[in-house]
Amino acid sequence: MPFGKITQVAHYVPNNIVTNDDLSKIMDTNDEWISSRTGIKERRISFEENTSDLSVRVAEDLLRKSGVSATELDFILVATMTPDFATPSTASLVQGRIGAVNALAFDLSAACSGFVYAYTTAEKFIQSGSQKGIVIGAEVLSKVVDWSDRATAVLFGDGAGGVLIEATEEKHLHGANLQSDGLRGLSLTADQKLPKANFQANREENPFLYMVGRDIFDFATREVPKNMKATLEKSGISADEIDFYLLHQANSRIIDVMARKMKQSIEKFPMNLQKYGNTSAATVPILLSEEVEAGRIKIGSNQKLMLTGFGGGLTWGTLVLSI
Ligand code: 4VN
Repeated sequence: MPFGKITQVAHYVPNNIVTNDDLSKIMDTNDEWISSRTGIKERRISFEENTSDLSVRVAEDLLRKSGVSATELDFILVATMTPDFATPSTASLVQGRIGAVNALAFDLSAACSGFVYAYTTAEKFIQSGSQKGIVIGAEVLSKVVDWSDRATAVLFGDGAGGVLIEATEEKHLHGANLQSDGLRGLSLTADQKLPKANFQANREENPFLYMVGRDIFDFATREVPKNMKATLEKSGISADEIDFYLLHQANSRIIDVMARKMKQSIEKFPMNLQKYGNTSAATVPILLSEEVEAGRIKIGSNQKLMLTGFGGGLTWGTLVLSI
């Protein structure tokens, strides 16, 4: 049976940088508060580019760096909670714009876990005969946050990352463990599409990104380490054998807690949230791409990686893979 393997990585962020000091001029906040509580120093904010534009940049870079042509792609998956449209999907827009005439395309909605959910889906396509495809996580969260709410606006940013996956004979994805708790889903909502349904009768209407920070923080520290350990168990790989833990970049304090709970040195947990804030589905693939660019992670080296996403849905999930 064929298995999927990451053969190239890429990322793209809008060039407009907004620092904490910039934000302190338009809302009642300051660098000290934001940095000490979240680790974030600045984020990228797109003016003219939407999620499909960021995704096209990533897709083109993947093809350029790998020498694979667009017509060889069998699938394009885009994980996003900020698609350009409800339809066409962001993935279809990318498929058309890069000329991937042989690729199926669809978006996957799993918020901050979107990339690990989409990668797991891609693995299934490879196992059932697809040869090559791309998986992208991309967001323009700046377009859905409430810029008058200092509790949420300072946390998020825009960006995109992705991977090229190709069929190979050896297993590279050793374990995947995806979870959801929809009963707690209303603690993180964004961009409601339809009028409130009955089950949301008590909910205050909020068209923007809305988050009960404490609940999400507690969920992340309680549920996610259990999921990470269960994935190691499934994979037959120990925590010590993992070279790098690439976690969703939402808050540096969360990452510190997780390193402690996994009994691993914080050195194994690269972070880039100081530069980009929380880009939801894009955090994990951007981090992977930057670590490859920096030479700490090497494609084809057989290093062991853990990729973990957690957030809206609620959803959470972990991949253990060799790269
Ligand atoms: C996972 C997490 C978060 C998140 C939750 C809360 C939070 C990030 C609340 C307290 C505040 C500092 C910021 Cl853990 C978000 C997502 C969604 O991607 C996923 N920051 N904070 C403080 O210290 O007062």
